[in-house]
Amino acid sequence: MSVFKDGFLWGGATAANQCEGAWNADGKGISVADICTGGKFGQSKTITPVLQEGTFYPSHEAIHHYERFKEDIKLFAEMGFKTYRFSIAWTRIFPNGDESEPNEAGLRHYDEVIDECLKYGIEPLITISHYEVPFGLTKKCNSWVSREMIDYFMNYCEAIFQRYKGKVKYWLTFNEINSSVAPMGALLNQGILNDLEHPTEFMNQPDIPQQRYQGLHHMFLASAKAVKRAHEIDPDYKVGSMMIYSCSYPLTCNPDDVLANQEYNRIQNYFCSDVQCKGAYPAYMNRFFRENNIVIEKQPGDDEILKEGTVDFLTFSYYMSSCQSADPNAESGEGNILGGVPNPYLETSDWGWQIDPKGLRYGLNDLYDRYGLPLMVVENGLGAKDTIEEDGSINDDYRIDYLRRHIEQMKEAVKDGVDLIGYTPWGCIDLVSASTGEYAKRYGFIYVRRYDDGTGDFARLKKKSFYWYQKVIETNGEEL
Ligand code: BGP
Repeated sequence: MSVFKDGFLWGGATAANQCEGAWNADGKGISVADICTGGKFGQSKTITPVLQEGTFYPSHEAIHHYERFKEDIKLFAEMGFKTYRFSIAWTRIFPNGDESEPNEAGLRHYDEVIDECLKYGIEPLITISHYEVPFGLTKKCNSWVSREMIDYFMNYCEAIFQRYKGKVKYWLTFNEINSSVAPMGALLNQGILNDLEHPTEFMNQPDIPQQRYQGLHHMFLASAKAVKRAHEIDPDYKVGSMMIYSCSYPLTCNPDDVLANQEYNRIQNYFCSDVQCKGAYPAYMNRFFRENNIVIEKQPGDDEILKEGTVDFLTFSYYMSSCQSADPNAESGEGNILGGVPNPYLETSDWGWQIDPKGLRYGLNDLYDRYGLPLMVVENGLGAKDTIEEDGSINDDYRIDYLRRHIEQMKEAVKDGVDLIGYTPWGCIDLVSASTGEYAKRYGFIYVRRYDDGTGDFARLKKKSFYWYQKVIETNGEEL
């Protein structure tokens, strides 16, 4: 008998702006992702508020999933997917973000995507906002800094909750909501942009913590209201939180390192999920806010909204772990986007992410102990450079090895007692990287023949991992 429960949701995950392309088709508006440049021709990732001719914007073409979703979902079905996690591009539904009526062509597109999934018995798992904010709202009110955003978001939720009722069960409000506690997230996740005139280096955005945390307060309220409204519209809807789980260890057993790690965990890992799962701000944030001169503006009734809108389940992405040290001079992890100090016991991916399968077991137990909610791992995977052999095969044994070792640890966690309900590895089909905008950083079971120099025909090719994952699903995780 399998360790994983019957009906375990095996699948894969993508995000609209990283795979759809068709950035201005059928009435779609511009999202913040559409003005971020990619790594092509050696450019570093930059935001260009005024679209520049001849510049590479990864989301504009991505992998043409908008046109080829039927072919892609058919391949997912061939692997045996039980679920497909994708996101709706907010700007297909509300192009500027503040319209009173949704864009019918956008709604129709996702009717088709959802129907195509259902045709194969694939359960849609929809991220409502995956690093996706209408640029119109950034211009109008600097996005989530403003409380008005809650209403715009709710209009969007209303439109999609009503439209896809009876067809969809699982929703996630914001992708990696806690990425906003680090400056980069304020752009990707919140769409906050203070300079609307000049191109700015992606990583060098002016950082105003007050804005990020106020923005998060508005996102918490929006998420809580969405949970409540979803349940009113369809009692079968399950709405989850999605966080980036950054497993973290003290670098040494020096109590100072242990405390530094606790502090890191609270801010980075627990703050957002504490609010979304428990329905209130945790006490430890008071000191953090005080010492960082952050004052969260709340209105009467906000606490009730948070309390009434706790999530039904918790999901997270998991790629790597790190260590924390109290020593300000400790070496920082090159490429480790979540910061921290490298762990001498772990190997590192080509992009500097430290690979730690056991950290996934630790994380699953950690989060289940804390919240007691059903959990799903909705992103996990290895970004790597793949090679097509002369005979056309793509032998990505390194990816198989990475995924196998993580699934083994998921099994251990289930044996430990964790209620794990699904697993959707990231970028189940190659797509463009969120952090670098490259095609070269590939995660897929399916190779997409498209390259950073602008060549390639977008053809889909099955990698070795495609057949491996097919077997994993067929045996409900028994054969790894
Ligand atoms: C997560 C994001 C995804 C995805 C993934 C891999 O943080 O939710 O959108 O891209 O990371 O990261 P990258 O694409 O930078 O390799």
